[in-house]
Amino acid sequence: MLCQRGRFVADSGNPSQTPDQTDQASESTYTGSNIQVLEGLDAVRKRPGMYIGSTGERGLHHLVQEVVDNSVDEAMAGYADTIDVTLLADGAVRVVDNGRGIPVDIVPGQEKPAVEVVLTVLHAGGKFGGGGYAVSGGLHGVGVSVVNALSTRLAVEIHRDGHRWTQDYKMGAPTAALVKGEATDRNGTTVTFWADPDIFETTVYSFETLSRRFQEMAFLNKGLSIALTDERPEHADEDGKPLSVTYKYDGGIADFVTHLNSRKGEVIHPSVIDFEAEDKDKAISVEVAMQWNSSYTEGVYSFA
Ligand code: 0RA
Repeated sequence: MLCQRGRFVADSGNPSQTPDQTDQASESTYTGSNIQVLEGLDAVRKRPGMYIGSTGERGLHHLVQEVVDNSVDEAMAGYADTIDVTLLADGAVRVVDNGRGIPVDIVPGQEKPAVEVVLTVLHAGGKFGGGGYAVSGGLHGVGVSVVNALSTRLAVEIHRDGHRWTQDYKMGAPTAALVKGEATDRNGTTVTFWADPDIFETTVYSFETLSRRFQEMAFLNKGLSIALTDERPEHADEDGKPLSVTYKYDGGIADFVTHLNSRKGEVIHPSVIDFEAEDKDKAISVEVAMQWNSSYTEGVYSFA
């Protein structure tokens, strides 16, 4: 039997953020907020483990998860259906989605585009609807500003409001203002980041670790396409072609049960039993999928 509990959207706050910092982020003047940004990002670089759990391989992979979680949130909100993740030849990770794009309008009181606030203020995502991520592992949802702070460079590209918008950051701080580029009829967000080798013990990503996680996310988000492409030359196949996988399951967790049972001998009945329920605010949702097989061991998977 397999059971999914919907992702709860609750903002539990950041335990390492003092009330002081929270107040400054929402109330300060332009100069004040700049100081707050530097303090916030400095805290992340001083104690990265507090924000991403570790500076080992696990912490490194958390960065990717953090960025992808933002795109998955956009998909869960019904605005995106495709996420493409690429491991670039120079060690960067690029995450592209076809959602609404991070807002670019000026935030009153901060006098900066929303995208800059999202990328430079600790846990700012929630203020713009992108935060309060529901999570299974517990360490995600710290915000993409943490990824920014722990990267030597981060580039954001947004297609929104009829234009392409770009901005670059170095160790979490913008190197220039947001640039409004050519006209476009597309929508979406592209985040490319270079994890800081002075922070992480390794900056080499595992295709296996990432693809396993993306497959699970695709099972849990019916219809969402998640692709992973490895453009690192040393990981190319015999013909020099990049390794690439795409996960998309229109049946959601029912497809997950089919996938599990495909490795478990014979099924007792041909179709998967699948049902779901939701409260009227869609705050809590439950989905159950099950199928008996001829093996003796029962498998129960539950995703919160
Ligand atoms: C807040 C508000 C809106 C979009 C997003 C966040 C957003 C964030 C990310 C991060 C990666 N991809 C994303 N896509 C969207 C939209 C607000 C609106 O249009 O009304």
